[in-house]
Amino acid sequence: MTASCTTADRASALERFERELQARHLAPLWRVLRTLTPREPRTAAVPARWEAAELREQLRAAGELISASEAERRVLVLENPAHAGESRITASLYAGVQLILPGETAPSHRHAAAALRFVLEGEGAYTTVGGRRLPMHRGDLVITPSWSYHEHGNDGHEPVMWLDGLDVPIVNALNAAFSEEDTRAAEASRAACADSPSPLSEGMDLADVYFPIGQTLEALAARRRSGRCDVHCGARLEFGGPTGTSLTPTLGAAMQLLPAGFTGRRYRSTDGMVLAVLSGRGRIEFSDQTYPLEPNDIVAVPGWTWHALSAERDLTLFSFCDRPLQRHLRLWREQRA
Ligand code: GTQ
Repeated sequence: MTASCTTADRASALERFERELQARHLAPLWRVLRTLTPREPRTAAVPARWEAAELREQLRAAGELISASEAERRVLVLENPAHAGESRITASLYAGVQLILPGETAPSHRHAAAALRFVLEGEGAYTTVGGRRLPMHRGDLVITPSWSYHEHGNDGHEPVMWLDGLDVPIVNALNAAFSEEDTRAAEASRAACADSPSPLSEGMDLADVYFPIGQTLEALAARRRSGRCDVHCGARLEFGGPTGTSLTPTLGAAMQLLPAGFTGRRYRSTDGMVLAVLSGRGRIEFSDQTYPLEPNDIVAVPGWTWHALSAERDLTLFSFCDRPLQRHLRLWREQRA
Protein backbone atom coordinates (compact mmCIF):
# COMPACT_ATOMS: atom_id res chain seq x y z
CA MET A 1 0.00 0.00 0.00
CA THR A 2 2.65 2.44 1.06
CA ALA A 3 4.85 1.35 -1.84
CA SER A 4 2.16 1.90 -4.52
CA CYS A 5 1.33 5.32 -3.05
CA THR A 6 4.98 6.21 -3.26
CA THR A 7 5.15 5.03 -6.87
CA ALA A 8 2.12 7.14 -7.86
CA ASP A 9 3.49 10.18 -6.02
CA ARG A 10 6.79 9.78 -7.67
CA ALA A 11 5.16 9.48 -11.13
CA SER A 12 3.17 12.67 -10.73
CA ALA A 13 6.18 14.47 -9.29
CA LEU A 14 8.17 13.39 -12.33
CA GLU A 15 5.41 14.60 -14.66
CA ARG A 16 5.32 17.97 -12.94
CA PHE A 17 9.09 18.14 -13.09
CA GLU A 18 9.12 17.40 -16.83
CA ARG A 19 6.56 20.15 -17.47
CA GLU A 20 8.64 22.64 -15.51
CA LEU A 21 11.76 21.72 -17.46
CA GLN A 22 10.12 22.93 -20.68
CA ALA A 23 9.91 26.51 -19.41
CA ARG A 24 13.64 26.41 -18.73
CA HIS A 25 14.45 25.10 -22.22
CA LEU A 26 15.49 21.76 -20.85
CA ALA A 27 14.19 18.36 -21.90
CA PRO A 28 14.42 14.87 -20.41
CA LEU A 29 16.49 12.66 -22.69
CA TRP A 30 14.70 9.59 -21.33
CA ARG A 31 11.61 10.62 -23.33
CA VAL A 32 13.42 10.88 -26.68
CA LEU A 33 16.45 8.62 -26.48
CA ARG A 34 15.10 5.99 -28.88
CA THR A 35 14.05 8.67 -31.36
CA LEU A 36 17.48 10.27 -31.26
CA THR A 37 19.37 7.01 -31.54
CA PRO A 38 17.01 4.48 -33.12
CA ARG A 39 18.07 0.85 -33.44
CA GLU A 40 18.10 1.43 -37.20
CA PRO A 41 17.16 4.28 -39.57
CA ARG A 42 13.45 5.09 -39.56
CA THR A 43 12.81 7.39 -42.48
CA ALA A 44 9.60 9.40 -42.63
CA ALA A 45 9.86 9.51 -46.43
CA VAL A 46 7.86 6.93 -48.36
CA PRO A 47 8.40 5.27 -51.74
CA ALA A 48 6.70 7.23 -54.51
CA ARG A 49 6.48 7.27 -58.29
CA TRP A 50 5.79 10.09 -60.76
CA GLU A 51 4.46 8.74 -64.02
CA ALA A 52 6.13 10.20 -67.13
CA ALA A 53 2.92 11.08 -69.00
CA GLU A 54 1.44 12.91 -66.02
CA LEU A 55 4.66 14.79 -65.28
CA ARG A 56 4.91 15.84 -68.89
CA GLU A 57 1.31 17.05 -68.90
CA GLN A 58 1.76 19.16 -65.74
CA LEU A 59 4.97 20.66 -67.11
CA ARG A 60 3.27 21.49 -70.38
CA ALA A 61 0.59 23.32 -68.37
CA ALA A 62 3.28 25.16 -66.40
CA GLY A 63 4.81 26.17 -69.74
CA GLU A 64 1.56 27.83 -70.74
CA LEU A 65 0.91 29.54 -67.41
CA ILE A 66 4.31 30.92 -66.45
CA SER A 67 7.25 32.12 -68.51
CA ALA A 68 10.82 31.14 -67.72
CA SER A 69 11.65 34.77 -66.97
CA GLU A 70 8.74 35.04 -64.51
CA ALA A 71 9.63 31.75 -62.86
CA GLU A 72 13.42 32.27 -63.10
CA ARG A 73 13.55 28.47 -63.26
CA ARG A 74 10.39 26.74 -64.47
CA VAL A 75 10.52 23.69 -62.27
CA LEU A 76 7.98 21.37 -60.71
CA VAL A 77 9.44 20.13 -57.45
CA LEU A 78 8.94 16.42 -56.75
CA GLU A 79 7.80 16.28 -53.15
CA ASN A 80 7.81 13.15 -51.11
CA PRO A 81 4.17 12.50 -50.06
CA ALA A 82 5.32 12.36 -46.42
CA HIS A 83 7.09 15.73 -46.73
CA ALA A 84 4.51 17.99 -48.39
CA GLY A 85 5.73 21.58 -48.58
CA GLU A 86 9.33 20.69 -47.73
CA SER A 87 10.78 20.50 -51.26
CA ARG A 88 12.41 17.16 -50.66
CA ILE A 89 11.97 13.84 -52.43
CA THR A 90 13.80 11.89 -49.70
CA ALA A 91 15.09 13.02 -46.30
CA SER A 92 18.25 14.46 -47.87
CA LEU A 93 17.60 14.93 -51.61
CA TYR A 94 15.86 17.54 -53.72
CA ALA A 95 14.46 16.66 -57.14
CA GLY A 96 12.58 18.74 -59.69
CA VAL A 97 11.73 18.59 -63.36
CA GLN A 98 12.66 21.68 -65.33
CA LEU A 99 11.06 22.79 -68.60
CA ILE A 100 12.70 25.27 -70.92
CA LEU A 101 10.94 26.32 -74.11
CA PRO A 102 12.59 27.31 -77.39
CA GLY A 103 14.20 30.75 -77.13
CA GLU A 104 14.08 30.86 -73.32
CA THR A 105 17.00 31.30 -70.95
CA ALA A 106 17.29 30.82 -67.20
CA PRO A 107 19.71 33.47 -65.93
CA SER A 108 23.16 32.75 -64.59
CA HIS A 109 23.43 32.30 -60.85
CA ARG A 110 25.24 30.21 -58.31
CA HIS A 111 24.47 28.65 -54.96
CA ALA A 112 26.09 26.60 -52.27
CA ALA A 113 23.95 23.61 -53.22
CA ALA A 114 25.45 21.28 -55.82
CA ALA A 115 23.21 20.22 -58.70
CA LEU A 116 23.01 17.65 -61.44
CA ARG A 117 20.81 17.59 -64.54
CA PHE A 118 19.69 14.44 -66.32
CA VAL A 119 18.05 15.21 -69.68
CA LEU A 120 14.66 13.55 -70.17
CA GLU A 121 13.35 15.01 -73.40
CA GLY A 122 14.01 17.42 -76.27
CA GLU A 123 16.95 18.68 -78.27
CA GLY A 124 18.55 22.11 -78.42
CA ALA A 125 19.11 23.10 -74.81
CA TYR A 126 22.37 23.81 -73.05
CA THR A 127 23.68 24.49 -69.59
CA THR A 128 26.64 26.78 -69.16
CA VAL A 129 28.91 25.68 -66.32
CA GLY A 130 31.96 27.66 -65.32
CA GLY A 131 31.86 29.55 -68.62
CA ARG A 132 31.58 26.49 -70.86
CA ARG A 133 28.41 25.84 -72.81
CA LEU A 134 27.43 22.16 -72.60
CA PRO A 135 24.86 20.88 -75.12
CA MET A 136 22.16 18.71 -73.54
CA HIS A 137 20.84 15.62 -75.30
CA ARG A 138 18.49 13.03 -73.87
CA GLY A 139 20.39 10.94 -71.30
CA ASP A 140 23.24 13.44 -70.85
CA LEU A 141 24.31 14.26 -67.31
CA VAL A 142 25.57 17.75 -66.44
CA ILE A 143 26.98 18.68 -63.03
CA THR A 144 26.97 22.17 -61.59
CA PRO A 145 29.29 21.94 -58.59
CA SER A 146 28.70 23.96 -55.44
CA TRP A 147 29.21 27.70 -56.01
CA SER A 148 29.77 27.45 -59.77
CA TYR A 149 27.88 29.86 -62.01
CA HIS A 150 25.39 28.14 -64.28
CA GLU A 151 22.72 29.19 -66.72
CA HIS A 152 20.37 27.32 -69.00
CA GLY A 153 19.03 28.10 -72.44
CA ASN A 154 17.16 26.55 -75.33
CA ASP A 155 18.38 27.49 -78.83
CA GLY A 156 16.39 24.69 -80.45
CA HIS A 157 12.85 24.28 -81.71
CA GLU A 158 11.34 21.95 -79.12
CA PRO A 159 10.58 22.06 -75.39
CA VAL A 160 13.34 20.50 -73.30
CA MET A 161 12.81 18.77 -69.96
CA TRP A 162 15.33 17.52 -67.50
CA LEU A 163 15.54 16.15 -63.98
CA ASP A 164 17.27 18.44 -61.47
CA GLY A 165 18.92 16.77 -58.48
CA LEU A 166 20.26 18.98 -55.70
CA ASP A 167 21.66 18.53 -52.20
CA VAL A 168 19.50 21.42 -50.92
CA PRO A 169 18.10 19.59 -47.85
CA ILE A 170 21.66 18.77 -46.74
CA VAL A 171 23.03 22.27 -47.27
CA ASN A 172 20.00 23.79 -45.55
CA ALA A 173 20.19 21.37 -42.62
CA LEU A 174 23.76 22.60 -42.14
CA ASN A 175 22.55 26.21 -42.42
CA ALA A 176 25.23 26.84 -45.02
CA ALA A 177 23.09 28.07 -47.93
CA PHE A 178 24.27 31.09 -49.94
CA SER A 179 23.29 32.17 -53.43
CA GLU A 180 23.84 35.07 -55.80
CA GLU A 181 22.91 36.27 -59.25
CA ASP A 182 25.63 36.57 -61.85
CA THR A 183 26.19 40.32 -62.14
CA ARG A 184 28.79 39.94 -64.87
CA ALA A 185 27.64 39.90 -68.52
CA ALA A 186 25.32 36.98 -69.24
CA GLU A 187 27.36 33.80 -69.38
CA ALA A 188 25.78 32.76 -72.67
CA SER A 189 27.21 35.72 -74.53
CA ARG A 190 30.74 34.73 -73.54
CA ALA A 191 30.26 31.02 -73.40
CA ALA A 192 31.94 28.88 -75.98
CA CYS A 193 30.74 25.43 -77.04
CA ALA A 194 31.91 22.33 -75.22
CA ASP A 195 34.12 21.29 -78.11
CA SER A 196 35.90 24.63 -78.33
CA PRO A 197 39.06 25.16 -76.27
CA SER A 198 37.48 27.73 -73.92
CA PRO A 199 38.61 26.77 -70.42
CA LEU A 200 36.29 26.00 -67.56
CA SER A 201 36.64 27.86 -64.29
CA GLU A 202 39.76 27.09 -62.37
CA GLY A 203 39.89 23.66 -60.80
CA MET A 204 37.11 22.30 -63.00
CA ASP A 205 37.64 19.63 -65.63
CA LEU A 206 35.12 18.97 -68.40
CA ALA A 207 35.30 15.24 -67.64
CA ASP A 208 34.13 15.96 -64.08
CA VAL A 209 30.99 17.86 -65.04
CA TYR A 210 29.80 16.56 -68.41
CA PHE A 211 28.78 12.97 -69.17
CA PRO A 212 27.33 12.62 -72.69
CA ILE A 213 24.98 9.66 -73.06
CA GLY A 214 27.03 8.01 -75.85
CA GLN A 215 30.03 7.44 -73.64
CA THR A 216 27.83 6.33 -70.73
CA LEU A 217 26.05 3.67 -72.80
CA GLU A 218 29.34 2.43 -74.24
CA ALA A 219 30.77 1.96 -70.76
CA LEU A 220 27.59 0.23 -69.63
CA ALA A 221 27.61 -2.14 -72.61
CA ALA A 222 31.25 -2.99 -71.86
CA ARG A 223 30.33 -3.70 -68.23
CA ARG A 224 27.53 -5.99 -69.39
CA ARG A 225 29.82 -7.86 -71.81
CA SER A 226 32.33 -8.36 -69.02
CA GLY A 227 29.65 -10.43 -67.31
CA ARG A 228 29.79 -8.41 -64.10
CA CYS A 229 26.08 -8.30 -63.36
CA ASP A 230 25.16 -7.90 -59.70
CA VAL A 231 22.22 -10.00 -58.43
CA HIS A 232 20.69 -6.88 -56.87
CA CYS A 233 21.39 -4.08 -59.32
CA GLY A 234 22.49 -5.62 -62.63
CA ALA A 235 25.33 -3.98 -64.56
CA ARG A 236 25.86 -0.72 -62.69
CA LEU A 237 28.31 2.13 -63.20
CA GLU A 238 28.79 5.07 -60.87
CA PHE A 239 29.58 8.40 -62.48
CA GLY A 240 32.74 10.00 -61.21
CA GLY A 241 35.81 11.99 -62.05
CA PRO A 242 38.55 10.35 -64.14
CA THR A 243 40.55 9.71 -60.98
CA GLY A 244 37.74 7.81 -59.31
CA THR A 245 36.63 10.75 -57.20
CA SER A 246 32.94 11.00 -56.45
CA LEU A 247 30.72 13.10 -58.68
CA THR A 248 30.29 15.76 -56.00
CA PRO A 249 31.16 15.62 -52.29
CA THR A 250 27.49 15.02 -51.49
CA LEU A 251 25.70 13.63 -54.55
CA GLY A 252 26.50 10.51 -56.49
CA ALA A 253 24.89 9.21 -59.66
CA ALA A 254 24.81 5.92 -61.51
CA MET A 255 23.52 4.29 -64.67
CA GLN A 256 22.50 0.67 -64.51
CA LEU A 257 21.32 -1.88 -67.02
CA LEU A 258 19.04 -4.74 -66.08
CA PRO A 259 18.86 -7.26 -68.92
CA ALA A 260 15.40 -8.47 -70.02
CA GLY A 261 14.22 -11.19 -67.64
CA PHE A 262 16.37 -9.94 -64.74
CA THR A 263 14.71 -10.27 -61.35
CA GLY A 264 16.84 -8.54 -58.75
CA ARG A 265 17.08 -9.59 -55.12
CA ARG A 266 15.92 -7.25 -52.38
CA TYR A 267 18.35 -4.54 -51.37
CA ARG A 268 18.55 -1.50 -49.11
CA SER A 269 21.17 1.05 -48.20
CA THR A 270 21.24 4.07 -45.93
CA ASP A 271 21.48 6.58 -48.78
CA GLY A 272 18.32 7.96 -50.33
CA MET A 273 17.96 7.51 -54.08
CA VAL A 274 15.99 8.91 -57.00
CA LEU A 275 15.53 6.75 -60.10
CA ALA A 276 14.70 7.93 -63.61
CA VAL A 277 14.02 5.43 -66.38
CA LEU A 278 16.08 6.06 -69.52
CA SER A 279 14.73 3.16 -71.56
CA GLY A 280 13.09 -0.24 -71.37
CA ARG A 281 10.42 -1.64 -69.14
CA GLY A 282 10.36 -3.25 -65.71
CA ARG A 283 9.22 -2.71 -62.18
CA ILE A 284 10.32 -1.82 -58.68
CA GLU A 285 8.92 -3.70 -55.74
CA PHE A 286 8.73 -2.22 -52.24
CA SER A 287 7.30 -4.00 -49.18
CA ASP A 288 3.83 -2.48 -49.63
CA GLN A 289 3.60 -1.67 -53.31
CA THR A 290 4.98 -2.31 -56.76
CA TYR A 291 5.42 0.33 -59.44
CA PRO A 292 5.82 -0.36 -63.14
CA LEU A 293 8.82 1.39 -64.67
CA GLU A 294 8.57 2.99 -68.10
CA PRO A 295 10.73 5.60 -69.84
CA ASN A 296 10.91 8.93 -67.95
CA ASP A 297 9.09 7.61 -64.86
CA ILE A 298 10.72 8.90 -61.68
CA VAL A 299 10.78 6.99 -58.40
CA ALA A 300 11.79 8.02 -54.88
CA VAL A 301 13.60 5.28 -52.95
CA PRO A 302 14.01 6.48 -49.35
CA GLY A 303 17.04 5.35 -47.40
CA TRP A 304 16.99 1.98 -45.65
CA THR A 305 13.88 0.88 -47.57
CA TRP A 306 13.79 -2.63 -49.03
CA HIS A 307 13.28 -2.72 -52.79
CA ALA A 308 13.84 -5.08 -55.70
CA LEU A 309 14.19 -4.26 -59.39
CA SER A 310 13.20 -6.39 -62.32
CA ALA A 311 13.17 -5.98 -66.10
CA GLU A 312 10.74 -7.17 -68.74
CA ARG A 313 12.76 -5.55 -71.50
CA ASP A 314 16.36 -4.35 -71.16
CA LEU A 315 15.93 -1.64 -68.53
CA THR A 316 18.35 1.29 -68.31
CA LEU A 317 18.04 3.37 -65.15
CA PHE A 318 19.65 6.61 -64.13
CA SER A 319 19.83 7.34 -60.41
CA PHE A 320 21.26 9.87 -58.01
CA CYS A 321 21.81 9.56 -54.27
CA ASP A 322 23.65 10.99 -51.25
CA ARG A 323 25.98 7.98 -51.00
CA PRO A 324 29.26 9.97 -51.38
CA LEU A 325 28.44 12.12 -48.37
CA GLN A 326 27.41 9.15 -46.27
CA ARG A 327 30.57 7.26 -47.24
CA HIS A 328 32.72 10.24 -46.40
CA LEU A 329 31.05 10.45 -42.99
CA ARG A 330 31.55 6.68 -42.61
CA LEU A 331 27.82 6.28 -42.04
CA TRP A 332 26.94 4.37 -45.19
CA ARG A 333 25.63 0.82 -44.83
CA GLU A 334 23.92 -1.63 -47.14
CA GLN A 335 22.00 -4.84 -46.67
CA ARG A 336 21.47 -7.53 -49.30
CA ALA A 337 18.75 -10.17 -49.12
O1 GTQ B 1 18.61 25.23 -62.43
O2 GTQ B 1 19.76 26.36 -61.01
O3 GTQ B 1 15.38 22.64 -59.71
O4 GTQ B 1 18.84 26.72 -58.65
C1 GTQ B 1 16.27 24.21 -58.19
C2 GTQ B 1 17.15 25.24 -57.92
C3 GTQ B 1 17.05 24.13 -60.43
C4 GTQ B 1 18.83 25.62 -61.29
C5 GTQ B 1 16.23 23.67 -59.45
C6 GTQ B 1 17.99 25.71 -58.91
C7 GTQ B 1 17.93 25.15 -60.17
